[in-house]
Amino acid sequence: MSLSLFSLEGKIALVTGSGQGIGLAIAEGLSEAGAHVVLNGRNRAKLEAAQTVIAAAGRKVSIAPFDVTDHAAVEAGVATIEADLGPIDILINNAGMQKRAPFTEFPVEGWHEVMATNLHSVFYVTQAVTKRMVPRKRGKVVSIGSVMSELGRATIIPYTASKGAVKMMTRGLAAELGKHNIQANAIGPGYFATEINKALIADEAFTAWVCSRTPAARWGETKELVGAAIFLSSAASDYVNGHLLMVDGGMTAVV
Ligand code: GCO
Repeated sequence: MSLSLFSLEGKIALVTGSGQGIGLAIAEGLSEAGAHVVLNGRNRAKLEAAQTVIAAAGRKVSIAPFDVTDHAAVEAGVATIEADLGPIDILINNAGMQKRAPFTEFPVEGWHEVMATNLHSVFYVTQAVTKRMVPRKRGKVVSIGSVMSELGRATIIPYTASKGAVKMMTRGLAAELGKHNIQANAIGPGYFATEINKALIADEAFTAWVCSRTPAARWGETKELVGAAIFLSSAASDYVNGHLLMVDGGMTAVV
């Protein structure tokens, strides 16, 4: 009985920004748990390459190339997925980006780009998906926050603001959609070896700081986010709502 709570058999899961990195790792994990995963991103070639790998493992996978920062493209993309494949049961709001610069010099266009990718996209995609989930009286929304949903670090204020907003959107979604049996939660990654952190990983002093600041004393690996994603996408979390589940090696638990 207990393991079946984590099965995603028969579910359709849309994962935004899943052509690489955390999004792809989560998409692969959800597909291994039985979901039909729909890969999203702007780069069709990357999506097709990821689709080939997942399909080669005998799992159900489709692609939906649209720009999550374009409201009209999001509405059209979600409508097409539901028309072609069926109702979306699980939404993983993963698409995100990072820009680093001292606050007083941060370019205005950089602020808007980070907010569009990390926050406006969550509004656009979650609204397009949940307005279809409400009449069905079921759904899972899992947004990727960050340890920066709770903590600040110099040079990444736009990213931090966007991830704090993702946490609070999650709580608002729980408040409004819980009565429709839609659970909205978030995952807060700590420091993971991903594309957006390449420069940090290459910096010995920064890696030394990550290892000293994190009880696990190491960077996380993207596959270590999969368990939390399956949990929050499955029946195992039907009474979990509005929660930010940190997967951070313990960073936010300690000083
Ligand atoms: C940085 C990093 C962090 C991590 C991650 C933490 O510049 O400090 O990019 O923001 O990537 O987002 O959850």
